[in-house]
Amino acid sequence: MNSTASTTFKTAPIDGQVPGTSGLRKKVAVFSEPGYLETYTQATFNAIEPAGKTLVLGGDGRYFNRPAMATILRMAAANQVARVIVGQNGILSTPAASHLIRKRNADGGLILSASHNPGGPDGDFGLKYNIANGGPAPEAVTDAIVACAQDIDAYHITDAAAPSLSECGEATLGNMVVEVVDPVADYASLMEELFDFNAIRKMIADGFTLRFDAMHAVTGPYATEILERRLGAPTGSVVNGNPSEDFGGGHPDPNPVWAKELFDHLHGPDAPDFGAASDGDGDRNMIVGNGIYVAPSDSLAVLAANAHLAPGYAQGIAGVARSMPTSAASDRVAEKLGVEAFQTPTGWKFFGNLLDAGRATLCGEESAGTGSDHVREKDGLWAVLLWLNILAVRGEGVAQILKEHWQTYGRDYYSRHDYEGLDSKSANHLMSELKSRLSTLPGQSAAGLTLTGSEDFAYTDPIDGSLTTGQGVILAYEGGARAMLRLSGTGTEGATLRVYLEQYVDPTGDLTRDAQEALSKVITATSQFAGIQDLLGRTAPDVIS
Ligand code: VG1
Ligand code: CO
Repeated sequence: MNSTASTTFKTAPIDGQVPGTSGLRKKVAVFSEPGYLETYTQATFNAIEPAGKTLVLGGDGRYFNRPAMATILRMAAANQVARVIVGQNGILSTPAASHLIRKRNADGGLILSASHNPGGPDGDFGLKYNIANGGPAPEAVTDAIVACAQDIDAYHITDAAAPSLSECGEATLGNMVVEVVDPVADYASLMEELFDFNAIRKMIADGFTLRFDAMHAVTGPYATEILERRLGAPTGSVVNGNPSEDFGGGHPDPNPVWAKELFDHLHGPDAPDFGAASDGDGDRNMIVGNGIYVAPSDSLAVLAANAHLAPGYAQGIAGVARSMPTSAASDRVAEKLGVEAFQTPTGWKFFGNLLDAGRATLCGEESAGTGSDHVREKDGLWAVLLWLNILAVRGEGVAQILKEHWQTYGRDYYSRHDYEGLDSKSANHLMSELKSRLSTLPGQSAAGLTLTGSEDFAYTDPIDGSLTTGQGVILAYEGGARAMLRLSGTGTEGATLRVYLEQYVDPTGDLTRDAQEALSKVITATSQFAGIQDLLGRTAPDVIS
């Protein structure tokens, strides 16, 4: 057997192979069934025709990344890929992978992650294809992958073993070059270009304190290099910084529920000035000031209003895009700046065209995702650094900045209620039932609130004209309240109903209420209109963020 020999095997039928909000996510047990990963990988290759191309490969280090990466490398070689650029030990955060694709002019990349979903043998695994702009594949490409997955009977794999990924340098596998690179270096340099590291370094040297919780996930090495080594934060400012295959048994989702330890620390007697956390693959962020949590929708708005204080955005921003369930706070900033505001469906792939066309500079989602045109993914550490840059230039604390923001623009009280582990049939029934009643709802009242509008959100991409329908229900109430309902596309067990709730209060109103209390009417009215208790038998959400 020579090193270029490869074998063709019959594919396994793969069930429910439709990629959701963010690639294909399944339990490890499913992905590791014989032929499953191989079938999906071959379907992806059939859709993208990778012969002669350069691909980036990396993952968040979760369980099953290592064997999966070896399989994908062997399959890439058998499918005539010319070069694979892979992070050392298979590690690349999602934003670092996006940057590498762009920097190296690669044709695309494969990211092995299930993001914030738990890892380990009983946890989740995921595979996502990103295109040459560095962003998640748009629907035309994922549709092609799905079509190929349904019409596939063989996969190809090189007989030779995949090379070790433990040292940087080049190796060959068949005719393919495997180039192992430092996962942090290029990304850290990009951050130095965008932000005023001297100003942040000085602020830290002058006594500003911070804690970054990497949640045992991929950002540990990135945060340690950037925050501790390059910006001089004391050793130990990065906590849970050693990535582990099961994320220390935790749930690497940076929100007040799953990053409770950090949240509590920032609300306790020894609170530092600034706290932040990131998720499994490094694209999400949570920002907490001393004694104050910054809701992701507010974070996007504050960043948009202050981005010009960072060197990378000194020219100002072209526009701000947010996903439909994200609060309207950033729209208010865009209006004041005189720049465009966009409302897209959930999922970062919908920002790609706006970023490529230079129509949007900053983008964000309520689910703790913020980013800009520097890459084509959301970027957790980028958001942390932009916040630090703003704090350093303004010389004010997080609480002060947030309060001043509300005094200028008003406050969009906001919360997301998740109903998890639902039976898929009941969850789908609730949504279709609600959609069938949409036209009858305006004018009706519940909990003292009257509905003024209702729609099943559809989006026409302003750049390529593509239409995406059925992206969730919007209920608009009198007095500036909104509720949005949609089913999660990233779960691997049953269904999750997400109910997003929002109430605007102008600058003359009470800006310091508890969010749940400020939202109580819209919460009650929405659950009545949607029939949550009747159709799901639930009286309270499982997770409130
Ligand atoms: C969730 C979030 C969505 C995000 C997606 C991927 O999707 O709500 O805003 O884009 O996860 O994020 P869903 O369909 O479960 O609501 V990540 O950090 O998990 O790649
Ligand atoms: Co993520």
